[in-house]
Amino acid sequence: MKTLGVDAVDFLDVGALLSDEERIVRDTVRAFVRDRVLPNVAEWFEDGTLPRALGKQLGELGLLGMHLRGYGCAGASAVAYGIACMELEAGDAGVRSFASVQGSLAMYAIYRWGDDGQKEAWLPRMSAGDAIGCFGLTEPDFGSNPAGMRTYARRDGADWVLNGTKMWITNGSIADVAIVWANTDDDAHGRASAAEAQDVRKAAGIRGFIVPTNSKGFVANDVHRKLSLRASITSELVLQDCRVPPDAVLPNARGLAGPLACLNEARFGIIWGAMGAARACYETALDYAKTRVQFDRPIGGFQITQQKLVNMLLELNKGTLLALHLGRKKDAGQLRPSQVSFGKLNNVREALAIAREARTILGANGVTLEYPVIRHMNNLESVLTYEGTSEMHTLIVGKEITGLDAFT
Ligand code: TGC
Ligand code: FAD
Repeated sequence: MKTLGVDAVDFLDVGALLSDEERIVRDTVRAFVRDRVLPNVAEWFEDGTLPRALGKQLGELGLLGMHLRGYGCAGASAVAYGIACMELEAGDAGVRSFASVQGSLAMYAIYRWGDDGQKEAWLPRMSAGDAIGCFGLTEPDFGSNPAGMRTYARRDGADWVLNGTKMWITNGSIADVAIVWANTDDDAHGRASAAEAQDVRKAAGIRGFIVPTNSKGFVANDVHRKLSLRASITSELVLQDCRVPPDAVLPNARGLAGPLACLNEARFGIIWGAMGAARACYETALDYAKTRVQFDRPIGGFQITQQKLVNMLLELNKGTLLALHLGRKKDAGQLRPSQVSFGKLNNVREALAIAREARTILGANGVTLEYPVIRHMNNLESVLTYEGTSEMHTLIVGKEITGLDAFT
């Protein structure tokens, strides 16, 4: 979209900072979203569903676990992965969520913390989209504070037996495999105070389990009546005496650092994804402002509308530059978790502000699914909350700059 030689969307020409490979990823995923997602997504959103077949298509494009190496994964750079997330979320956050949960949470947990047998057993099928994964960390009573989790895995002979409930789990009922995080430490159960028990779990008690969803004692129930991220399956996982073999436990993950390391990967994708949703809203509003006539002139000719559009453009371009900067740091092995928090906090906050502003420019049309804006706006409410709320990321950055922990 060019006016007088300057791109009205990529105003700072961030695209020029990408490599040929990164541009190919951008163009390929953008075309996929244009052809396969955009024509259908309003209907999926309205029906509250996401077709399972989309997983296979994303697998064929090499987008599932694309930043992992070996086991059928593409071995792409972090920036290329981020760009894919941005283009997917320009379609819908539900589609990006699918890819995030599959690649950055379920597959990454196995890739980072599993043994060779576990990797061989699951990763090739998951990267192809033949097996779908989900990631169960949050519980009904433990969201921002996962260290308090009640889900418990006890030894029974060589097996493990899991009991507990996980809540708000993306892909839960369509998954073939669930990565379930559970406390394993009897000591934590016996502690006098909840705080003491939590410390024991945090240090070593929490472990990850690969649970095939056809295991006896595993049930997934869908969450209904969501008004956000509707083109995505969200479920409760109930584990009742769910028995898994000894090789179900991820041998290399101990304590809360196990799941939190996976969250870094998915949060990184969100930094980019949020800018995809923001871009779609900005483009829609710009286009609308140039064609919608009131008082005998396009509304884009009014100073207030221009101010809104320019403010949106500033944050869109700054947020995209931030994503690229953090991506380059990640590729150099220099990205700290608190910097990921910085990026998620800023880009989701600004994307939501852009979506809300875009909606005002569309007037009444802004509240219908005929335009993508309110769908993105509603989705971003979930994105603001999941993978750590904006308050949690504020406190993570706050702790880094002050050295003081303000969580409790
Ligand atoms: P704390 O004492 O700070 O840390 C415990 C251990 O973990 C280590 N650690 C990390 N390691 C890797 N990456 C990180 N980002 C890490 N953050 C902390 C830490 O070094 C320590 O290790 P060690 O070896 O010393 O034991 O733990 P805390 O209990 O005080 O919690 C800190 C807090 C609040 C930041 C953390 O609990 C948190 O991030 N809470 C938010 C929970 C969250 O983000 N949940 C997301 C669930 S998954 C999801 O939402 C998927 S949405 C999917 C979609 O559809 O896209
Ligand atoms: P709470 O933790 O109860 O927080 C409520 C409010 O209190 C928030 O504003 C929070 O920031 C604030 N608050 C809490 N503690 C503090 C504090 N110390 N200081 C200041 N404010 C505080 N989880 C998974 O494990 N896997 C998934 O696949 C997954 N998918 C999701 C999909 C969707 C659509 C949604 C909406 C959520 C999903 N989640 C998933 C769960 C998500 O990670 C949690 O909702 C999130 O971590 C927040 O937890 P909570 O909802 O229990 O809110």
